[in-house]
Amino acid sequence: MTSALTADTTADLRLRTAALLHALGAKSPESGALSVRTPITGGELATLRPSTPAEVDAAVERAATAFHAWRTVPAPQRAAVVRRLAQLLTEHQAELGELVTLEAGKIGAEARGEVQEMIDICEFAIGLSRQLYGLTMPSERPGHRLMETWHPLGVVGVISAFNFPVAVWAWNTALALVCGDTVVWKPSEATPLTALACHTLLQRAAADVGADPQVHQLIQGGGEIGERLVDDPRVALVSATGSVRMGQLVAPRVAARFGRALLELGGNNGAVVTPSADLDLAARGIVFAAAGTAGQRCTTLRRLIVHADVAGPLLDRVAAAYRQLRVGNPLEEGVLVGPLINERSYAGMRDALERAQADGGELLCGGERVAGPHPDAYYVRPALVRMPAQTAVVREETFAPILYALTYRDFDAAIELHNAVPQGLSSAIFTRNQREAERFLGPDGSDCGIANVNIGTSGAEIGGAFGGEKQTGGGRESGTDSWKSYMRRATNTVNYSTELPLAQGIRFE
Ligand code: UN1
Repeated sequence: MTSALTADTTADLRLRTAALLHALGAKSPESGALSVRTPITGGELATLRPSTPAEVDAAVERAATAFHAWRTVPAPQRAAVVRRLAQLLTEHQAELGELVTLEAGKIGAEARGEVQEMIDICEFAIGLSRQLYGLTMPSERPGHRLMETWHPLGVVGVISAFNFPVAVWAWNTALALVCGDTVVWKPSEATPLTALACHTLLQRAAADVGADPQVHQLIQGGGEIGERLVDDPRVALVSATGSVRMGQLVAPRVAARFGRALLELGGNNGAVVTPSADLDLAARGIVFAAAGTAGQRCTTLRRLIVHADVAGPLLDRVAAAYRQLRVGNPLEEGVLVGPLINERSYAGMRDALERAQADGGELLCGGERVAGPHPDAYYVRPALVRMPAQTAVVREETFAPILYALTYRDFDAAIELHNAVPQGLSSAIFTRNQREAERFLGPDGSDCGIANVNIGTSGAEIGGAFGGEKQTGGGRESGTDSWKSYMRRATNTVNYSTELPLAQGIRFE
């Protein structure tokens, strides 16, 4: 196993951060009580003044006011802002990517990929601006037209997580803006600087195309700031990404005021590997999905359900690949696994591994901390644990690189085991047997929002709808018809006759 821990000091990274913010056009944030740390060294990059409750109210007010005019701007014209944003993101892809690395600890390739995902959703939203289609259906009455039209919804509150600090914002914001909504964004407390950079780029995009920059508002801070946004009746839709626990707080509060919630919560993603699988391909897919982003994607592969006949050779391949993974400074080329976001995350990983071992789990490799010059940075080797059963710890989402391996003999039992967790985001099957593949994708197969064949659970493209069932929250973001969550639908009946026939044949004379 190799590792490459950084010799950079926090002071170096602080200077780098300031230079990147400057290059991205963002003013240095006002310092205050919010400490922004880099997981690379665990040191402080900056401090930031969190928004006050009055500032949250004022941001919502500005967004609500801007909505009045924005909703009547034709959608293809609204797309001009998104087109300009895509250009700015393309121009600044490397800088924004590096800022993501500094703040979230993601390796360079993945951080640049995240910015690419932003550009992709912008392109999708631009095309969508000419395709916000409604339906026309036959009326039962002569001389009548029946149709559905889609209209802007209002202010969208976006609450995003540290692990995709910029892409998930872009999924929501690009769609919301072309749909005629305005946005108030509360990013994760752990990643306020990338948020500041994105907000600055969007303000510039709006100014460059002559649109109202007030269509986007940024508020910063912790849970209480988020709660204020969630409870505000002027916020028509709350789109929240984060833990199941966060969703359990958000959903009932939004429902209590009859607002709309779009939830993208935890996953506990599994892959079934059948005897016919191409084991080399499966191992490659498994390693990226389980160890990539240091196990900190909502789509990370956490459970492997492998047929007993191929468990030995498959786990050998995965373990061999794990042993070669370079863990370390995500700024360095060739490093594949960066740090965990913070100490709490490391403690969660340790605790889960202890519980798994107490349940009879056998640690096949990894799981240990890689010590370096920075005691407040948490680098770990991805863990592979063979479990005798799907115990409570396996059914929970631990946001760290732990892959639990379970074996099966009967395909039906494998699917049952796969679905026997509370979460339902992403899933995969590795097989060359078409019957098994189709069954997995069918109505009695995987119960997740995403189900893949011969590819891992993570790294979805933006063109498909993204989200999941059960405790994942049921929301769908990004591709296909996810835009419908950001609009309100009206059914219209138009009478162009001289009569007034009533539906259902009712006579009222
Ligand atoms: C997330 O982890 O919240 O499918 C989003 C993926 C990415 C998005 C992940 N495109 O892994």
